[in-house]
Amino acid sequence: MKSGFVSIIGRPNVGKSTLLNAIIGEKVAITADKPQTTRNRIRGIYNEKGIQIVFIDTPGIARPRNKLGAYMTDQALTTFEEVDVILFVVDEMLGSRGGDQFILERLRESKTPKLLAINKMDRMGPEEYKKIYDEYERTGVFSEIFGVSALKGDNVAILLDALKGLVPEGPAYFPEGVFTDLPERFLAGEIIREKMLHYLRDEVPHGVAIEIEAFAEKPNMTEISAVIYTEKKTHKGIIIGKDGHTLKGIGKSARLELEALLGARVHLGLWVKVKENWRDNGRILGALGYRE
Ligand SMILES: Nc1nc2c(ncn2[C@@H]2O[C@H](COP(=O)(O)OP(=O)(O)OP(=O)(O)O)[C@@H](O)[C@H]2O)c(=O)[nH]1
Ligand SMILES: [Mg+2]
Repeated sequence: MKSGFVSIIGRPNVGKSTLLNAIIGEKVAITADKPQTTRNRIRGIYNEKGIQIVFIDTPGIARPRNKLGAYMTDQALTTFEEVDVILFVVDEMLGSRGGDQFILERLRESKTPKLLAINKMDRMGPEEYKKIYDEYERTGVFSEIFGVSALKGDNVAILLDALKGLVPEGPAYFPEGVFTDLPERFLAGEIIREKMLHYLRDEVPHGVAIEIEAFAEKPNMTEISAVIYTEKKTHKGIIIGKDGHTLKGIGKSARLELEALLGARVHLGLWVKVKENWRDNGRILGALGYRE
């Protein structure tokens, strides 16, 4: 039996979570066309006869602007010495600009084997791809470089094969058939947060946190109630929307996805509360689960 851990790291919005979902073949992590979607380590477990790989999707590494940002970057950087392989993901947006340079320096310091995935190949021309490839090849940090499209699934199997070759002999850490160890409560909060990222713009969704207050499995229905914390009174108004329309839309799309996930009818109650500056309040961050 072979088994091991792979962390997926990179700048925000390059497609790390999309790649995790493509590898696992299930929606484990939420995704959005906005940076800083992932806030915690998200574990997805890949199983095949004789091999198990635990993938750790991490928040995009960026210069922290508040305590939540510091927690998020830390979640990514601290995986380096805990895994068998680091999978660094880039897209065409950043190249080796400042943010990537910082990460490359940290990767150089780490002895863990490193692979590079150049993602979003589906929207690159061959010249653009070659330019990015050469740029990272020159760094000498990566043992192999793959061009992939996480969204279309292109080359994901080839990348996965390379990762399989890098994990050592070891036991199964999780039972077969389990694709994540994250509790349903956590997944429920993430699904609600994802819909908010889809419905809302600018700073509003980034200043949102979800607390699942109740999660009760009844005979023919699961009752979930969640508090949406927001940083500003004005944001609360935007989240609720005219005649409550926005919040209703968020609630409906979250409920439909929760019903598919849980295989049960769901009653979802959402409440919006203002907590000024929660992203810089250590106590509230801890209470919302953003702590070790
Ligand atoms: N065209 C294209 N878009 C992609 C691809 N992979 C991801 N995306 C899109 O890129 C955006 C960001 O994807 P995510 O998976 O949320 O990115 P992330 O790196 O996890 O972002 P953070 O969690 O914020 O760090 C989404 O709109 C995805 O649909 C790809 O291969 N091709
Ligand atoms: Mg993500």
